[in-house]
Amino acid sequence: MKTQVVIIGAGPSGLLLGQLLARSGIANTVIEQRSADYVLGRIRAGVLEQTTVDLLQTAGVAERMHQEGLPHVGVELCFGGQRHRIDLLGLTGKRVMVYGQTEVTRDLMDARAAAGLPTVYEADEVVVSGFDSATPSVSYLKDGVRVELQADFIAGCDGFHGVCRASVPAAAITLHEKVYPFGWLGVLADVPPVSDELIYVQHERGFALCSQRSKVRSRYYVQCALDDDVAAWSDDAFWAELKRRLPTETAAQLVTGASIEKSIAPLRSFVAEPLRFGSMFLVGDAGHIVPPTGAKGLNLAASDVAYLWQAISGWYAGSKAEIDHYSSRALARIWKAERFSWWMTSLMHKFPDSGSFGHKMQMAEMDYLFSSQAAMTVLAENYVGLPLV
Ligand code: FAS
Ligand code: PHB
Repeated sequence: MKTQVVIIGAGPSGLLLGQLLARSGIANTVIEQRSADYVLGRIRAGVLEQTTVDLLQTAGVAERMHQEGLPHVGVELCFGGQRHRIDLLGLTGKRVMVYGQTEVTRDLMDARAAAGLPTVYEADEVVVSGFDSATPSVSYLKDGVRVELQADFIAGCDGFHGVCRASVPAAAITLHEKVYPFGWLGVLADVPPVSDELIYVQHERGFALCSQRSKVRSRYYVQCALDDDVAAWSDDAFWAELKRRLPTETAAQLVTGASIEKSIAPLRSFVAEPLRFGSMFLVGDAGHIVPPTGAKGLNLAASDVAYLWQAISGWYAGSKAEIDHYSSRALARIWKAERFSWWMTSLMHKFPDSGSFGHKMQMAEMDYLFSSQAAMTVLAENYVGLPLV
């Protein structure tokens, strides 16, 4: 069988790319190793940049987001027990949209199913080959039968542990990585958020984040040890630790309840270069990872998708230029988001080896940040998302 584009992975990268290509009349097949329910069960990002909101609008999947999403015009940073607000809208003229990645994925899955676009879930042993030749192909096992698909292009939207990047010869790719000495323990609970806006907390016991999914569903995180075991954290233990890291009056307002999801995510900064290998392209987490402190992971995946959609559409329209620039164009935005995510993580977390001088630098950075309109503007313009160029 043959198609124009084979997309590996039905996460937000793969589904958004498939949706945009289909609306441009470009045939594509999505191949996913897990079930749709499993993909939807992964609780991840919560904050969308305006560029991501605009792209979902272009893809025709923004209706529910506009109905249920929460536009946010400010964010708070808390240090020394004091909450300080960054006026995102006043400083940049932009806002962010709080709408969970699960809902974005659900909207994309529903749109793909409604359009009857070919999607293979629970595909085993996916193999990509010939991407450095004129005959790229993808094969996979489905119900014990091996199926082969020829294509013009392969989009590696298969995340950090996917098969596409792993199929590139080591001599053809450069990997840049920083692993942080801690993780995030996250809890999702059907309780009202403690605040209207997100609160990022720097505390001597470690980082914490108060986020949300709606007016009745909250998402909270506390920094934990890299080797921490989520089974060792009862709900009560989590809520008690979160309260220790919040200012007294905020902790007193915290509504607690049973967790509906609880997990630990490791933190790393990672970039693969380049992102193109013949007719195969790496997109989203397949090509890069950021610590979630800057809320950039999902949004970087969306900008990669925008660039690749434009590049492939241009190729079929007879213009080869854009496809040759996909990697450099995407990497330019990726590295700026990597910098911001690394900076926010370095500022907000407790590092085991920072010592008293390192802690003093964090406090001085925070003190300067809230004494300078210019410094707050720098944070705000990165948080709402840099423009697509
Ligand atoms: P994904 O990993 O979402 O999707 C890849 C898909 O490919 C998966 O469905 C996988 O099953 C499939 N796949 C893998 N190998 C395959 C194979 N061999 N064959 C077929 N399919 C294959 N970002 C934020 O902005 N904020 C956050 O708070 C945040 N929290 C996160 C927590 C965790 C635990 C993780 C891992 C990431 C988090 N992220 C966060 C980042 C996350 O949101 C990603 O940026 C986003 O999922 C990227 O989407 P994709 O590139 O589609 O990758
Ligand atoms: C979330 O709501 O999951 C979230 C929000 C902001 C972040 C990270 C995670 O920086």
